[in-house]
Amino acid sequence: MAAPRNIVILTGAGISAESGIDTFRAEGGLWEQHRIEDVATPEGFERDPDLVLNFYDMRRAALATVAPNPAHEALARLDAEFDGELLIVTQNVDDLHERAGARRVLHMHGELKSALCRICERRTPFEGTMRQRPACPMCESRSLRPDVVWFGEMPYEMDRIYAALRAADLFVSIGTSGAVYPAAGFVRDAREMGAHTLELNLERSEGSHWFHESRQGRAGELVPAWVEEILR
Ligand code: BJW
Repeated sequence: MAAPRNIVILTGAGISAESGIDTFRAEGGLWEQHRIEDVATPEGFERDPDLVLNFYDMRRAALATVAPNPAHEALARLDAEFDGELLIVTQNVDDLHERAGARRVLHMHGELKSALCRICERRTPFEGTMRQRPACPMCESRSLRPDVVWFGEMPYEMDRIYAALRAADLFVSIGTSGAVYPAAGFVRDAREMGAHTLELNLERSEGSHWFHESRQGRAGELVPAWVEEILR
């Protein structure tokens, strides 16, 4: 294809795997350790808030023990040096894209280091643990929940994402299984709207056949090589 001028990148848990963060659907991954219904649905939170707050408190604390890997660093370099339009849409709730230096990042499934107040519905930066029920800094009610998007909830900034997909001439999906919608449908949306589509993943994902091109391997190797091609 001609040199791209407008790139949308979708990242998933696979890009953070080499940093030591568990993916969801791998053998031994998060969904083998915890039931989705218990920790990633509003109903699970209603049933047992302590279990859910603990699950996210532990994952938030673990962020201090990990660091960005060469794939995050390569995307941060792309963000700094690519002078066309770029949007990194991540499904990840970690902060490794930002810690690598990327700025044009959108967290469609929320962030571990953010809290959502169930009373005033405002989002605030959050560090520490929620199991002691800290007060919301905006309305002071003790009703904070993790600011993450659970099954059945609407992901963040869908209008902005679809606008970016409409304008994209290249869509790149990195380290995601293609099992969760609406993110899994972005490749079809982008392709129908005229973008070239590329997958970089350890293995072929569920929606691999929708991509014009699919490369298999570790993100820490594939992503720096692809960024080099774009910036050449
Ligand atoms: C490597 C690697 C290395 C490993 N290098 N690669 C029936 C049909 C269609 C849709 C639905 C349906 N029934 C219900 C739905 C909707 C539902 C859904 O999709 N369900 C599916 C199970 C079918 N979706 C929702 O409810 C969403 N909301 C919604 O749809 O709202 C309505 C709406 C309508 C229209 C438009 C817009 C909205 C909300 C979904 C919320 C997902 N939440 C979670 C938890 C977030 C908080 C948390 O982190 O705990 O998000 S679930 C979990 O899955 C997390 C992830 O972001 C998400 C995706 O996972 P991901 O990133 O792909 O990880 P894995 O583990 O699956 O894959 C990792 C990949 O990396 C693998 O392929 C590896 O091979 C690879 N890899 N190491 C490169 N080193």
